[in-house]
Amino acid sequence: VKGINGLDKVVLRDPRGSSAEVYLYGAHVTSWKNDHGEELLFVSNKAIFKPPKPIRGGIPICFPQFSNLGPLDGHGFARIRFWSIDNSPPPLQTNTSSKTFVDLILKPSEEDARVWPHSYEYRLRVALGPAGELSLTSRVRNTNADGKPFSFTFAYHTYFSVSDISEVRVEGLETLDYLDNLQHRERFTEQGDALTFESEVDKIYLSTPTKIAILDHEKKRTFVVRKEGLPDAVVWNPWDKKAKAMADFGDEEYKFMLCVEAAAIEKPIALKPGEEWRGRLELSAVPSSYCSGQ
Ligand code: TA6
Repeated sequence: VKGINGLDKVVLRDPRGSSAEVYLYGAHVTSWKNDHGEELLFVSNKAIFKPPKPIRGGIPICFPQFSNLGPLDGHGFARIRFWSIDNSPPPLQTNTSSKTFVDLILKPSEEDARVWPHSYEYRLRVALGPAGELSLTSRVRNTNADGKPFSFTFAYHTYFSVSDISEVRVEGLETLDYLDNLQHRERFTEQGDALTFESEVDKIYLSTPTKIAILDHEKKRTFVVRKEGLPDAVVWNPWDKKAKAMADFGDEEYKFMLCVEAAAIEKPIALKPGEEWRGRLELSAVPSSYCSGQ
């Protein structure tokens, strides 16, 4: 169906009520709703749905480069390319038996081959599970005919919708090492308790567990992030000053979002010709029993 500005999007609807929307532009998930119709992802009211701008919010795919950690434009080009529907993907074994999914594929354009001279097939499956969980499974295959390996960095740059950032906690990253993007990517070790938020944060946590939880106290909701093949996790909130500097982000919107991004950054993924990498993200949203200080 047609989305904003006539851009093609795919709507997934599970019979139990959950839904998701994926734009072919960027293979970008822009909506994920639970069976009560509540939106779980943040998309800015000022998001620009106009190529070649990336969409602000949802789940941008950062590939083949995370951020500016290489010669390409920030976060690579996958999020600003038109993907195709993949009608005959190779079988994908997953542990959930979802029947509600879409398969997309990206292959290099001539323009991409100029800036990143490699041949690859990138397949993405976006699926809704029986309990309303949203999963994204990426498969990247090196199809170089010249025998050359390539390597890349990657992130599912997920923007979660939260009711009030100052009431949010993230569990699963305490005591880990991280690179602080606000301090020249210097390495530090996280101290103490679960993460809470009272100012700008932009950190790459290293060698993280496969499960991270985002607790939204006010909404009484917990997001559970499960990931495979993605050792790192980025946590980002621009806070007020950076928010004002972004044209496609409302001045106050930082209060209502948090990015927790399953990623492979510190050790780039290296693929020889014929090899395939798989990186899987599964998000679920559950009512939480957490009560702060009580
Ligand atoms: O993942 C965090 C980050 O790399 C930040 O440094 C921040 O600038 C953000 O992503 C957004 O990047 P974008 O290119 O979408 O404006």
